[in-house]
Amino acid sequence: MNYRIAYERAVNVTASGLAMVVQRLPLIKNLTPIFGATGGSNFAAPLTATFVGTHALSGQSIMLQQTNTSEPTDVVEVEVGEAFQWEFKSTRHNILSFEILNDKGTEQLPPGVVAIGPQSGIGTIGGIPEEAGTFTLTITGYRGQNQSSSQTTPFDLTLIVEDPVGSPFKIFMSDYFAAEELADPAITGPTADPDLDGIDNAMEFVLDLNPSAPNSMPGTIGVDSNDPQMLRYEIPLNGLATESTVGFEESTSLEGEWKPALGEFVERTDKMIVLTVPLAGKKFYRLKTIVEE
Ligand SMILES: [Ca+2]
Ligand SMILES: [Ca+2]
Repeated sequence: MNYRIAYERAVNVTASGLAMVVQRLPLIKNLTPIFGATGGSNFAAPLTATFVGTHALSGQSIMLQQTNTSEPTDVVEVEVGEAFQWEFKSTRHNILSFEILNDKGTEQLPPGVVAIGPQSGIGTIGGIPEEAGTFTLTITGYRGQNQSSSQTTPFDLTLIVEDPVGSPFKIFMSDYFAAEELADPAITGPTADPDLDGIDNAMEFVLDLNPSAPNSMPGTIGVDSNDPQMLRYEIPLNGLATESTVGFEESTSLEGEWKPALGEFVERTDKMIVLTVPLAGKKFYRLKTIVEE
């Protein structure tokens, strides 16, 4: 019972302790909202041990366990650029220090990942991973400062960082632009035209052009070899754009109202779109596309 009372008190102390930690770490700017927004509720979650070890010297079980979720885990899955935090404590005695070793046996953490604490016995691993990969972090808690005195059995935390799965459009744009530009819709949004060639990014994608360098409209136009009364305009399409909406619109003048060309004049395959219309008369046609961002 004494243990339980002491434990609950420690939890209360920790909630305010973490707020202090965050204030001292202005550099980890994106970590702040996680602590601030969810710190309180996390501590109400029941704690479950997921790891039981035996201390080599004393023969006693000393455990490290995750504390900031109701379902503790030893595997964290995040995407590159996604924030996470994984808090841990020892069930027996507060830890005053800890050591984290990577799978090479050094203290180097994955890029974007930091370790904080322990504060009131709780250590935190968190941050915003910058590189994809699977990282094994072996954590050992110590009862004394500076990794001294008795220790917990090492706990292996597996951090799986995955590349975000983007739409075909996003993946296409990422071949041409840096992360900072990809985050700015004025540069890489579907309606932007950063290379000023008059072809917006959505169309650059659908036509498999270079959104960062000027292009002219691709395609061949001429009399249909099968029917000399018809004009045939054939435009090759990006094989990755099969989910995108591509179609021709027509108008009697450039300033006029554009409306979809009649279906009988348009043929779309995965590799091209073809407009076949009567040569007689005068009409304007334009290609229109809608991509899934
Ligand atoms: Ca362009
Ligand atoms: Ca271009």
